[in-house]
Amino acid sequence: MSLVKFIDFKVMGDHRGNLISLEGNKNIPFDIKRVYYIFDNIADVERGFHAHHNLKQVVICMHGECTFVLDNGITREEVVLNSKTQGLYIEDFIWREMKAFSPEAVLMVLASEHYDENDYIRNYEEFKRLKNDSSIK
Ligand code: T46
Repeated sequence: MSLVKFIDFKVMGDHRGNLISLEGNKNIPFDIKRVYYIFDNIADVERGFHAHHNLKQVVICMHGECTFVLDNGITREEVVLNSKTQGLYIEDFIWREMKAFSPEAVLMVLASEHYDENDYIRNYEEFKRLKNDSSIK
């Protein structure tokens, strides 16, 4: 099964333009506890390089584009985000890297948990070790 899971949002358009509504436990598959956004990226910068123990997120590219690398310790997939009508759903224990930001790129991220630095796995070998540990899903 692909690591890349997109949620297509319903666009409520009329003669004035478009509107998309995001609701926790409705079109977003968790309670939304946090929203953050990433913008003004420096050229050629790469971000991420971590996984989470317990965090689900939906990433929406509100403007411009960027590339996400998703890795479950076995397979690695790349996907370009460039649509405000789709969200990339990233579940627990997925390694993510972000690159190729266009200068005007804005990413909005909806998160299932509050910010917790202890939830981050920042070492790739440690991530793979934890993934292979049968005591963890
Ligand atoms: C993820 C990708 C898509 C906070 O204080 N609160 C927050 O909610 C977040 C997300 C970050 N921070 C602080 C921690 C760092 O000092 O902001 C700084 C930059 O965060 P970080 O280096 O983690 O940013 P990215 O772009 O590498 O990763 C972020 C999220 O942390 C991560 O969960 O999946 O965006």
